[in-house]
Amino acid sequence: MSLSVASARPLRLSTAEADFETRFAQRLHWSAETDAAIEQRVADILADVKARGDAAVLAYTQRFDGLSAASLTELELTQAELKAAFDGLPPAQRDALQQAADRIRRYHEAQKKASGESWTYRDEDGTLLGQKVTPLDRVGIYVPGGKAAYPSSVLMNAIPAHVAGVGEIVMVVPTPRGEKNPLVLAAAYVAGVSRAFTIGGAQAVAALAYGTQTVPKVDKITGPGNAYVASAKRRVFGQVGIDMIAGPSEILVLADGSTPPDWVAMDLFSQAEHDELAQSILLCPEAAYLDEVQAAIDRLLPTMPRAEIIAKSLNGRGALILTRSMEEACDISNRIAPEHLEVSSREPHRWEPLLKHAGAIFLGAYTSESLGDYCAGPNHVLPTSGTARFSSPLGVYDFQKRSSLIEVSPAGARRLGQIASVLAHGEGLQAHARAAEMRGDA
Ligand code: HSO
Ligand code: ZN
Repeated sequence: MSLSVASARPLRLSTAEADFETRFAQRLHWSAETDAAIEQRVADILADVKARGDAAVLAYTQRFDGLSAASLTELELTQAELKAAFDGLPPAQRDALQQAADRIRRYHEAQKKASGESWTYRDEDGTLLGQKVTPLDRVGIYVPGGKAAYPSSVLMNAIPAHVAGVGEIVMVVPTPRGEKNPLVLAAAYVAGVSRAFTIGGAQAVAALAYGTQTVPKVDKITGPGNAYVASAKRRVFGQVGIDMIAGPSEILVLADGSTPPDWVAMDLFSQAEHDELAQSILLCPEAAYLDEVQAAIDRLLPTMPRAEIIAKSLNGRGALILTRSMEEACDISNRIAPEHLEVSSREPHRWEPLLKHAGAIFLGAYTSESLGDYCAGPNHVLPTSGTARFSSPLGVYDFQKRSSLIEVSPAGARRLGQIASVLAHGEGLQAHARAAEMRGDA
């Protein structure tokens, strides 16, 4: 039997074509479909877990994951089990996990220092003003089971929480039929997860959001998941915080033609292999280079175990776009606001100042996105679907909150009392005005 290997032909576009804008918009288009049936089932599960707690979580875990237990306590993983998973890994995996964790920790410690510290100042009246930064008490981290079980995502979610000083990090991970992924457990150990339960789906999100007899109620839930998990996170938002609802992953490569085409082809593959809906786009002002990358795609695709997924992603959502210049390529990149942006150029620092909107920017030919996915240090949980226009990578700041601090001096009470009094009268709020005036007159 001969294996027929799929071919991958990303859409070829040129910004000089008359219908470029239309074809470009069609290729970019993606919308999160919300399925009414899923929405209803998730609403029912949330209500049931809220009402019945552990018993409901156990019932859904048996139904959806084929995993039965007499009590939820049986589905809690002990710290000893997490450590045993780590100790049982081949030394190379243990080392890689540890080194990745160390680098991710270092990066997030720098992030905390730069923008996560409290500050105060005194004004001319001696009044103290400031901002106090405190960590969340308890967070929940959702880790998908099955094909998207990424140990690296455990590190990327738990380490910033740990660095922020979160008191308790509760991980949930479905284990269909009880099959545990040792790398996920080991990553939880390395990242400093406090408690872990082998539950998943909307029922796990509900347990974290409302609390049950066994699962503690958290303040925020982060981490990716399937349509049920996404819907559940949307619904519990308000009751708890959530990170974001991520769409399919994306990479945009801005190339000046100086990087070996095989490297760029493999970077496009590395995003495409995640998901048939993932989007990989190459922008370059050299037509011959686009041909070379297409030739590399043709040559390399048959060597990829996930060739089918890669081909579907590139054929359905991929694009190789000829631009008039690198400047124009930067403009288009800003319009897309990609999750991952590689500046595969001999002069990355020439183009970087022109780039405004991207989740993560990878500078120079040696910086493959995959290094950022695992171990460079920055977070791989990034805004997708153009949301990099207004949001940021998951970070220490997502696990902190801020309180304002005000301590008014007697002189300040006089000056501020007059201002507040005028404004309070203007709003017709007498008690406000009097509270300000009393202190000003004291
Ligand atoms: N590229 C993915 C993260 C990931 N890659 C995990 C490999 N493992 C979304 O940023
Ligand atoms: Zn990846």
